[in-house]
Amino acid sequence: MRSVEIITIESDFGAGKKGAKLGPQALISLINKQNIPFLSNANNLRIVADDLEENTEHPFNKNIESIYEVQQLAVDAIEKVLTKNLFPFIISGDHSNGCAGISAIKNFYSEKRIGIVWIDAHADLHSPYSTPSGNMHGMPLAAALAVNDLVEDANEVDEESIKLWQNLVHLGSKNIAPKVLPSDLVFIDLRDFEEDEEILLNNKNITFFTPQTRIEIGIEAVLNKTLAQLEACDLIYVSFDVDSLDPNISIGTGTPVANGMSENEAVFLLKALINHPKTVAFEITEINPLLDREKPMEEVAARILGKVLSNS
Ligand SMILES: [Mn+2]
Repeated sequence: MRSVEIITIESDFGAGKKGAKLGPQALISLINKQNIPFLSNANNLRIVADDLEENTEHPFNKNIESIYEVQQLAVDAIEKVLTKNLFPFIISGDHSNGCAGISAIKNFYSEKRIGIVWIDAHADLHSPYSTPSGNMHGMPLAAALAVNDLVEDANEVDEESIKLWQNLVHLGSKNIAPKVLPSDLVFIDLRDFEEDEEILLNNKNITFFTPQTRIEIGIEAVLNKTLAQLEACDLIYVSFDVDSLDPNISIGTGTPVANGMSENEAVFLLKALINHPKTVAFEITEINPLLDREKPMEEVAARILGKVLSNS
């Protein structure tokens, strides 16, 4: 692995429950207390959203103005790290920020074909037309794939909201959209999605592995099939939502779902992915220090990262 610079995107405008914006610094303080190779005392570029406000005007893409502003700053920060030939290690508040990570990589390496490994209980493929909640942490991949498919019984999205959504879809100075092909996206441990997302997964032929598959074939086979699917990609972006883990270790996150990965499976998977020569950036997200104090999510995350990065 190359030397890293840590980018913290300290925003939870995309989440239904508040607190994930505190996740990045909670994790950083543990990282700095432990001796985690590559991470402890690495330079930290902070994107702090404290001066931005909640905005209730757009019910199908809540807080989109603030989200867009945060993500523009994040794209610039990530591109700065890439310019220095360092590895962007991204710790984000909520998962709407995944759109910024993907956008930065595609904007910087615009001629390259980008593959995405999305390790998550959820599909994050909603658009303003399909979202049941309006929470944008369920939409980063729809933005990256430029999904504008009208669904049956689509939400009645006003023109202003559509315009703001299109800005996000075209995030990055080169305004590239889509950033990623559906064939170049792979989900690991996907297990909670709505019907509109399921239709997209099927219609666009997107590869996904459920916990049932992981149990049947094992995590190593899941990894190998993932890399085989992304064979034609030049670069890989890895996004790790901690709700992919089983709730017995991952309860301090906004939307935990049963039957997730064990700690050992996560360590194995992340170690292989983070050290893969095509991997160009890594994101960890959705740690909410306000939610569970018995098994703090940031402690689990720090422990996993320590194991992932030792001897790598
Ligand atoms: Mn997610």
